[in-house]
Amino acid sequence: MSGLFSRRRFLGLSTIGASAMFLSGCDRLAQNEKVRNVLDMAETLTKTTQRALLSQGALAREYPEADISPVFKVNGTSMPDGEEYARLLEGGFADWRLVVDGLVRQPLSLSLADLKNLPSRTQVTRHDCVEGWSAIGKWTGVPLSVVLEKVGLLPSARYVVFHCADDLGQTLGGSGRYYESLDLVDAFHPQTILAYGMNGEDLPVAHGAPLRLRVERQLGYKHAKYLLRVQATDSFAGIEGGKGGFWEDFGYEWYAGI
Ligand SMILES: Nc1nc2c(c(=O)[nH]1)N[C@H]1C(S)=C(S)[C@@H](COP(=O)(O)O)O[C@H]1N2
Ligand SMILES: [Mo]
Repeated sequence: MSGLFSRRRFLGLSTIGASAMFLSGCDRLAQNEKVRNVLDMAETLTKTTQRALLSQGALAREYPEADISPVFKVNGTSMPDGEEYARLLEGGFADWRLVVDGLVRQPLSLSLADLKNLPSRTQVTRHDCVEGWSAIGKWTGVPLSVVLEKVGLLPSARYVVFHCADDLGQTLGGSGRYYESLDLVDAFHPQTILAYGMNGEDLPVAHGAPLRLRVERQLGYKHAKYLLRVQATDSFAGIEGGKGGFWEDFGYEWYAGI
């Protein structure tokens, strides 16, 4: 996993926004031609940034089934340690439950059968890991929006946190368990699903059985496997290392847009 620490990504959009704002406040400077050119450029950049921010509903690319990768790499945990997961696996996940709680009107505990009885979505998408590999897979699951509508988010909810069964034995301020989070834009995005199927079969253990997150516009580490709990919250303070995700606690970007 050490390779995950080696790559850093920077956005720099806020810098552009700040300089554009500064320039547009200085009318006198705009009389100078050189400054005007810079101003025009800054304005174009601002528009581009705004457009990027506005297209919150844009879909990630979906592929034909013929493009599904014959081998889909397994990364991170491939089999959670411990009695609890072993027992659930042995029972075919009949005793597994997804707890949905936090800032919701009606907390729920859902079985795999409950989730499979809800409306489903299937999508063939490309998974991009921060370590530099990609793979195309077919995912089937219940849209997260369907589950969130069932529990009813309270108006104070701003994020959704995903708690996982696997303990990685290292942490920066947390328990060592893998966890992740999304804002409500991505939580309600149509391609954000809680997947129980992969390539037409039950989700394999190595890929996160019985349930994993798919959030197709973000990098692989956001796609939490081995889900146990979905928690609505208004802040990450007091949750694991406080940065909204296992790798985020070690310095990774919280918004891992592709
Ligand atoms: N619970 C859990 N989820 C996880 C991880 C993990 O170690 N534990 N690794 C992440 C990373 S870095 C990637 S790239 C993907 C890998 O998913 P895959 O094993 O299905 O390829 O899962 C993500 N979700
Ligand atoms: Mo990854």
